[in-house]
Amino acid sequence: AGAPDADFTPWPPGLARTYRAAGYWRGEPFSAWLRALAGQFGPRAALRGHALGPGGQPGAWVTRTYAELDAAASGYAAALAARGLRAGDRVILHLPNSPDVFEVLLGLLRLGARPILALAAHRAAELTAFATQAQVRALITGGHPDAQRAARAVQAAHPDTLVLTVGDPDAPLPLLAADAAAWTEPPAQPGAASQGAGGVALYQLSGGSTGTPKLIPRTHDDYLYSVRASAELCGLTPDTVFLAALPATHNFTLTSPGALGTLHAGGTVVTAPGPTPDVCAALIERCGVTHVALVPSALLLWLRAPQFMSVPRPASTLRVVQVGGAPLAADVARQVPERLGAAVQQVFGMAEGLVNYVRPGSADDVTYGTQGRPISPHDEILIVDDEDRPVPDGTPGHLLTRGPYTIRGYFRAPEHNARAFTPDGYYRTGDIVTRRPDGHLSVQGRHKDQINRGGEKIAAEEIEHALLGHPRVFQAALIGLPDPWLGERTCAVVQPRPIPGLNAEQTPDPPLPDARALTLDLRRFLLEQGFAPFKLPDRVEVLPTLPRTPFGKVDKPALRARYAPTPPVTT
Ligand code: J2J
Repeated sequence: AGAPDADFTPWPPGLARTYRAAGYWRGEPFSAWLRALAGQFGPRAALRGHALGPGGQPGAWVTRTYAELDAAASGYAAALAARGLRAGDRVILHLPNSPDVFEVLLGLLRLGARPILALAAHRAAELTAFATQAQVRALITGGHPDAQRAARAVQAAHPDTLVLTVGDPDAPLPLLAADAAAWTEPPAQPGAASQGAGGVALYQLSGGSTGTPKLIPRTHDDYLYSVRASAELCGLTPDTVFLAALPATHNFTLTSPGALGTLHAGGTVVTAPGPTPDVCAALIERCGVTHVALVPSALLLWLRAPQFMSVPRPASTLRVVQVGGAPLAADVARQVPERLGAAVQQVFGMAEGLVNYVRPGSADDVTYGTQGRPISPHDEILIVDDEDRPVPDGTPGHLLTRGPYTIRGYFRAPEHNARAFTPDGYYRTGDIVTRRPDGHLSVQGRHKDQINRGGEKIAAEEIEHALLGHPRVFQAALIGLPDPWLGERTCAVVQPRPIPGLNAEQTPDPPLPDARALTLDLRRFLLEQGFAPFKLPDRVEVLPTLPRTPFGKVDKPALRARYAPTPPVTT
């Protein structure tokens, strides 16, 4: 049976048995998985990239073999244990892309500590919210001044939090891998290995639609299943060289099949600081990159970058460009083979679990026109109307899902869980999709109060709530507006507070604040609150009152219609 763990909602025992019998859940924790990889691929290159250096700047270029990665994981486990961390402790992992991220992550997993996979873009507001929800023991971060400032804010709110800095020997508490020999595996207990694998390995982050970010508990069994199955169906081999260009700990970059899938196949993970075309083109050439995962907004930059446009195109090693995280227009997808000399593979996934892939070699209408089908024959898909009644194939409906690697509940969020899951355990994805008779899904839209800004998810409520703290804001609504590059950008529509001292009867129409000035003001305000920069509104509009639906909710469709650019009239 799975480990009893009050902080995670288990699958029903019958289904858990089915998943084990099918060989999906193998009772193998990440630590043993890594040890086996080191045995199989020892001297091969596992990781390449610039190690994290002082000040959070890129340091020396390094190549780590599988044997070295395994040793580094032990060394970090030992170093963390020496700092007093224990199995089961929750730890925020907040590092920029680098080989170090994977070494520290696997070190935490070897120790049995449970990392919360923050994005490097997160700042004090997000990190403090994670620390508060999960009562973390430690925060592991880099030496970049922004990261250090955020860490100090976390410590101010939670003085017991240990802040450990990677890549910076002069930091107050540097985290350096100890000698691997300093790590001793805790004594094995009968049945403990499989129990351990049934328990929580790490916490992914929800894109969210509510005021507080939700933590997603993923077990060793379920997460490793999604990694293995993804690597297999994408055909990864020891010759795969995967470029981790999007944030390394995001579920897509990490597991679909991503960095962990590449390691599972014995391939090489190359880290890039970000998806900028010039840096990535150089890494592709230097390391012989074969696979990369991109969001559509990054792909658009690649398609227009001079580095990829030289004619004749230099023979490139790049074979597959995976695109996911946000809607990809079919005509953009079609440009990939000619412009980048690689196949395009659409991926529609979510940190809560379900991942859909277009299988390699699929017909053109599937490759360009759908977002694939689920990994597992045991992924259950329901597409329903507003009353949870199934709709016929081809009719758009709400996507509900459950299966061997989709969570049954968020971490300590009973009220939210009651809304986000059906009574029989289906996760309400918030996505509107259609299904073809052959099972392929196409994303049609969204039914969640979230903005997808170039693949980065913003929960409207989180920012609206923060804006209410500003002295000029009485009501606020955050909406997404179409944007040719990002897919969507954000617009905060603000109903201002009456100006103090102005008598509403004498001046029935007090002057509205200037939207342009307010934009700067609100962006600065949110930055000071410590929000990740991608959450700052791109635009601010001011209205004397926000439009309401008959139920009294802010009428966001009306706001979107009001501020969206009018399409040009075509005749
Ligand atoms: C349209 N919308 C998409 C797609 C995700 C692989 C790939 C992506 C994610 C991810 C992931 C989309 N077309 N191809 O975790 O393992 C939107 C949907 C979805 C939400 C999930 C993975 N691919 N989306 O993006 O947790 O709205 O995961 O519900 O960040 O992104 O966001 P996230």
